Amino acid sequence: MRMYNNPVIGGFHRDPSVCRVGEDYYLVCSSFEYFPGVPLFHSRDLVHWRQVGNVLDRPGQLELPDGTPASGGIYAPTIRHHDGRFYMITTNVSGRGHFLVTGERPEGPWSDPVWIDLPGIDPDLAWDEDGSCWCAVSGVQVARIDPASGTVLEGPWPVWSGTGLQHPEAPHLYRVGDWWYLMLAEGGTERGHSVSIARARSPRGPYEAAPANPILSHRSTDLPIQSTGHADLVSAPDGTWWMLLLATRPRGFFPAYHVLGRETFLTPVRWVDGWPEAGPVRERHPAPAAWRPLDPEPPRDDFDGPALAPRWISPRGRPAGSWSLRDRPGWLTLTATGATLDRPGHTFIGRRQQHPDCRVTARLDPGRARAGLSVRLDEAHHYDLEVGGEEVSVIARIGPLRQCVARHPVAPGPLTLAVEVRTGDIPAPSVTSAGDAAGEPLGVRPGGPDAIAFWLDGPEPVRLAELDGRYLSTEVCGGFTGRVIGMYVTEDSAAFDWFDYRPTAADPH
Ligand code: 6LW
Repeated sequence: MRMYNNPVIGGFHRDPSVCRVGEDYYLVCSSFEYFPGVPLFHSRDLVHWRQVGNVLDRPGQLELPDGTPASGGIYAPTIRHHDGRFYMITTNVSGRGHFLVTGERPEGPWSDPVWIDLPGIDPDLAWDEDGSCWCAVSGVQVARIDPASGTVLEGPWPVWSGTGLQHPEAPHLYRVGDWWYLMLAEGGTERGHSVSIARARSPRGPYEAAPANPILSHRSTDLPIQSTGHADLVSAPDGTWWMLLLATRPRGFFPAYHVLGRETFLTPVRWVDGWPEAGPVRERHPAPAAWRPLDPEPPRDDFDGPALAPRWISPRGRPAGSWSLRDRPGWLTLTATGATLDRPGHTFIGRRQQHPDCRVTARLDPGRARAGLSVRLDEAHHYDLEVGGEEVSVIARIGPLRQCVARHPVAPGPLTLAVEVRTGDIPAPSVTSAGDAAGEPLGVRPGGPDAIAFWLDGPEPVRLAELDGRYLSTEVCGGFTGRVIGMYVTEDSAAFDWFDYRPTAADPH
């Protein structure tokens, strides 16, 4: 029996929403303060996904001023297809609230925003047989809207608030047979996260709750996958039903830490007496009938194309003049827009860390700049491998603390930097250990999720430092994103010849 591995989209791809058009599936996720926003994926089997673009790829669609807080910006999206058009609705919580954009092709172009004056977050769209368009938002409240103008025609009304757990959110309406099903997340996005469902004869209600709610939860379990929730349902061409949802893969001991953010998982759905049920979500499941693997993406980006690949993201924007693929063909030239990674407004282009064990190498010509690689969660939590002033250094920023933990002289000219994240051989904390006082001030302590090592690569690699990954975890940093590893410059201009990201352990997905 063919099996698939979870997550189906690793790294911080939170709040997944999916729709199917014929045999093609399209999926979007939250993107918060990162630009471009709302990554869009395509699959033909729900297991193998390829990012084909970003729905919000121009400032007119996505205003993220420097004041946008980490994990602000774009919260949960919903993608739907109706009458030959794609619709994506979401919320800019640091801007004007709910808006939708439409497009004939998922790859774009997508329209300018149509703003919708409704409360809450996590907007959803569904259409009735008579063409009425319904919008559900957290709470859950439902309204009838005109999607062309954004006008609220009826409502909003509160229709169902789940089974009484906190934070009823992530609503999705589905027309199945004679019923309208309303599925939501409740319990909060941490370990209590749950999926519940109710149904009614009309989107307006009244809704009756499923007898088996929550239909999915990992709360109070020691399953390796946790925080399961914020789900969307989709039917396959063969009539089977599937659920895409967010979850985490915590590692370490007391507490466990998750560093990749909320990732996208897939789990089968079974209908029991007219109600969908799902879970528990496993690391491996029997696969859907369709099996359409994709060619693996090349691990190395040589920056020799006409545009940046859609995986590359930047906090709050990517001002013209801060980057170029033309100044030095075959190189990505970055120009400083801010003098520090510790405040918004700096030049950074990175990609999500998608695997627990991975290695990044990048070829940098620093010139007279101050530039390098950074593993970041936000401006207050990042580890940097920085070249400047004929030396390479490793800098740790953890909350209010900033420390240079290693320095090494380098000759002028291009060099290769390396960052390696490993989860292996990090011992569990022992109550009798003398702690790690004997270790380096920021050395790897027992019980963490992983270790992040920094190298000057080359014929004789120089290992500069290895830092504890727990301080770049959501448990320490808070927020809704996950690690992003990327290139930056904080003085002058520097050029990157290539950037190589590859998993280094059997994290088979
Ligand atoms: C999302 C909401 C949530 O809109 O977090 O914890 C928000 N729950 O469903 C950002 O992911």
